[in-house]
Amino acid sequence: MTTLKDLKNAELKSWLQGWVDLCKPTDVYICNGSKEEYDSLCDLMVKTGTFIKLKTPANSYLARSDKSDVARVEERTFICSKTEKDAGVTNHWKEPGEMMAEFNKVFDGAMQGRTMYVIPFSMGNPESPLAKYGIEITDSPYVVVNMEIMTRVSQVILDRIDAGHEYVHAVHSNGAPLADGQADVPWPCAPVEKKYISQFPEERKIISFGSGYGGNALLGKKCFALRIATVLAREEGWMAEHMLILKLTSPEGEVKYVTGAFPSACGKTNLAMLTPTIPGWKVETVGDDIAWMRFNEKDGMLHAINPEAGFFGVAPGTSMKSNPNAMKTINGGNTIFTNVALTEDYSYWWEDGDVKDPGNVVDWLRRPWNKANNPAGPAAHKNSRFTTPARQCPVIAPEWEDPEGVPISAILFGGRRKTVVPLVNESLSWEHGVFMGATMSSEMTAATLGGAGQLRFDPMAMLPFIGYNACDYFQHWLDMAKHRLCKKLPKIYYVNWFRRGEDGHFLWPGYGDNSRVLKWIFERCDGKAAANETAIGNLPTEDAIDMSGLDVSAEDKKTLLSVDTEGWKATLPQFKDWLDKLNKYGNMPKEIFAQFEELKKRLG
Ligand code: SAT
Ligand code: MN
Repeated sequence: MTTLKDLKNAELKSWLQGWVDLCKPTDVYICNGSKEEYDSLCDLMVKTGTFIKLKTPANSYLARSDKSDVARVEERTFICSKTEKDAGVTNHWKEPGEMMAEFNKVFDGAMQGRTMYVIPFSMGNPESPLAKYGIEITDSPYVVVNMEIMTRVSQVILDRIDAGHEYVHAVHSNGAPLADGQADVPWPCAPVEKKYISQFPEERKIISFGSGYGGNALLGKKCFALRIATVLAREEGWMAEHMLILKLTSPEGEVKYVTGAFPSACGKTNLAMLTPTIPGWKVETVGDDIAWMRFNEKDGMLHAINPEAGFFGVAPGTSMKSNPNAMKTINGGNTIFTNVALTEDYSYWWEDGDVKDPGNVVDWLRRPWNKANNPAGPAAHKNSRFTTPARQCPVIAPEWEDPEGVPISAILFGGRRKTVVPLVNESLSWEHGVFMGATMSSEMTAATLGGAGQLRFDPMAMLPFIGYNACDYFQHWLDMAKHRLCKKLPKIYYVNWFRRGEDGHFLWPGYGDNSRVLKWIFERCDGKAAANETAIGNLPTEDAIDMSGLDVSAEDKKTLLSVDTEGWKATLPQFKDWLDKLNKYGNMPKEIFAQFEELKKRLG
């Protein structure tokens, strides 16, 4: 086991020592990612009450969080760039010095009575030129074991960093020190007004305080692989995106890779693991959440890696119907469940899963619960999660860890739109595609602030994840087309699985039938399938999408594949307001406004 004393890298040593001095942990443990380490930390958490060991799946555990600590906290997430302009209007900004002064206060003694864990990790196969390393300091053993699933933690990475390999500096504390003799709680954390999730892009530094949950605490994910990585990517000429990566194989055995950006609750994990309904087609998974993409020296195509090693998926709604491959991954064992219900036979349960009535369970708030007689609310929190190793996925693509990444032929954008937006729409150019991404949006429901019909914009599904000014981010997308290595750009598509009829029924069956749209895209990339050029983009001709065996009426088909000119025209003012709002500092690329004007002109 490596200790602080064994380290040779003076910078690393003094950085760690500085945090030890400030946080005052009882001891320091440097992780090596071994199975023994993982198992012993799980055992420790069973003893302290953080974990319950399940009977099934094998080697799996259930954690229940504090009821105030159940999701990412965007209003407590900060980009601490030197200037407010560099954070832009999509981020909360804090001046770095001011933020550090606050951290020097709240971290003082924050790890008293606890162990400080030091986690050396790689985002991506450590042998890949596209990978990046990091070290996360944390006082949470829950974070350690989740990081050991979601990233690659190993002694080799520590040794390389110790030998001078660059790394992102990440610090996390639950913010709940233990006084002498004070009893611990199963899920230590700080109250919401004391939580801070801060990114310092210029210093490649992340500091997170007060939350033990998901993206707030597993700093490799949204904080590093998106917020910090977007900044690195812009400087170094690559892309860090909130995208699934899938491999599509035709009946002839031809392969193409596609990435897709969708806002939450649009079935991203399901699409990444989809089981096609059209004969002979195959989908395999490379990643379900994040893609890092770089032009390849040899073929000039954008190549993607999945920087993660596991899935941190939303549990409720996941079932053998919605996503059998996710269920098989979970049931393969080695899964950590957070905030789902516990069954009498020590297994997991959640709403809209495979078992309709679980009998008597214990809900995520540790209360007895059954269908007939239950405390208000669902048994599993609606943002309850499974953390499970990607390698266990039955449809994981064999090349998912290829150091070169996989060449991307198409990029999908999509939102949740009941009206106006067709099933699939191919961009007229890269610039038009970037405009589509910049104006990506979903309808708000009557319950959301703003009300029905209003759009909620989520550019490239990156709204809370762009680590710098969103206008500069669009510029970076545009600049990628001029990259010195670029020979062939991916085509860009906007898809909408959620279109409804006047009576409210879904026009498109979705799920495995989305493979029909993927097939059209696949063929378009080969210049084969037919399309009509319209005012909004290239739409499939009436019979270009394989509808064989589908129960979709001729009328619905027509609605799915045609342009609602009046609807688009009515949407334009919202697009314009959105772009103007982002343009507070006057740095919106002129190409984006030009795309807006051209769309307006084409619509007449
Ligand atoms: O909690 S995470 O940020 O990891 C997941 C999510 O909110 O999408
Ligand atoms: Mn995500």
